[in-house]
Amino acid sequence: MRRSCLLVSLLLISFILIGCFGKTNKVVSPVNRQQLIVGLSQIGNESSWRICNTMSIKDAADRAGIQLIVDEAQQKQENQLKAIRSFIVYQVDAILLVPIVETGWENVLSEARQARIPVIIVDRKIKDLDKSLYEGFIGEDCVEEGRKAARFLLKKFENVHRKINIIELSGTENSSAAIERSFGFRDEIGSDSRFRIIYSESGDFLKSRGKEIISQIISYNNGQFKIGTKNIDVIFSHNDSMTLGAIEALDSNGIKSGKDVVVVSFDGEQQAINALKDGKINCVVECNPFMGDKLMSLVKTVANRNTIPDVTYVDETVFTEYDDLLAIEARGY
Ligand code: GZL
Repeated sequence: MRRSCLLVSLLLISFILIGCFGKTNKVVSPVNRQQLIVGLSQIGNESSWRICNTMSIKDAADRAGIQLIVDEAQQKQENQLKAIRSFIVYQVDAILLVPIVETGWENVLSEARQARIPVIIVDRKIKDLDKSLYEGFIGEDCVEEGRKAARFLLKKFENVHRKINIIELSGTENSSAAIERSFGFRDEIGSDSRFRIIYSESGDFLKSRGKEIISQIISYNNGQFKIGTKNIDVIFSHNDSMTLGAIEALDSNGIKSGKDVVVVSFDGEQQAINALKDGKINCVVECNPFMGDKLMSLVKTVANRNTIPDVTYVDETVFTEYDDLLAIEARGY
């Protein structure tokens, strides 16, 4: 009799333990958490776009009743890796990752999978990522954004029959946004031999670097906006922050941005739209930071162990000097 009681109580304890640890290997508190807890590994605050993107996600989490833990990595991948590992230890219900660069994430995402914590990739992409390591991606089609910029220039210069010299202010090296905008632009414009990119340098999506690069080009050429003997016809800038810095450098050297040199930019922050209206920028390709509500809907889906689409793109447009610029609504950032 005593032995059978002992056996029954051992079985009961083991069932309770299995119930607690169960299939997730997570110590689930006896009372299921009523509120989802989600970790966001954000790049930092390198641009107005990024700041707006973070606010969009925070506000949406509040509306959704989701507790959001935000880590801003000051543009350092190692800080993002640390943040993700702390989210794993904390046993959040989901991890949102904005990967600053395309590579170096497999190990930490394998650890998240081991801990049975779903991961959603946000805004930027990871190259050749094993689909078992994440649930899905939400963000922008930066290749198409690059194509939109090229299509504007093909229209802008349709009656110009000479070489057209472009310089590129590119975004963070090895970031999907920079790689994809660059690819889309070159692929779309490459068939027209008039266009040539005569110089490219990374401004890391920073206003200060955009200003610095343009200032250096001008000073290296004795106040002329040239590369060697070639006049620069176009600035192709991967984000508004760098563009606004570039415009300051042009202005302080008496070069008329938007007139002496055509300027194409990405994002669509208010200051860039104002510059478009003032004729200082010729084309702003929208990159939509307002993805918070769509993202929270995906979070709830994965938290319930349901599947989400591999890719969710946000809606985006393009603003050019050919549009009714007065019709452009306030941008909100
Ligand atoms: C694009 C986004 C880029 C923005 C920049 O999807 O990752 O990063 O264009 C931001 O302003 O720094």
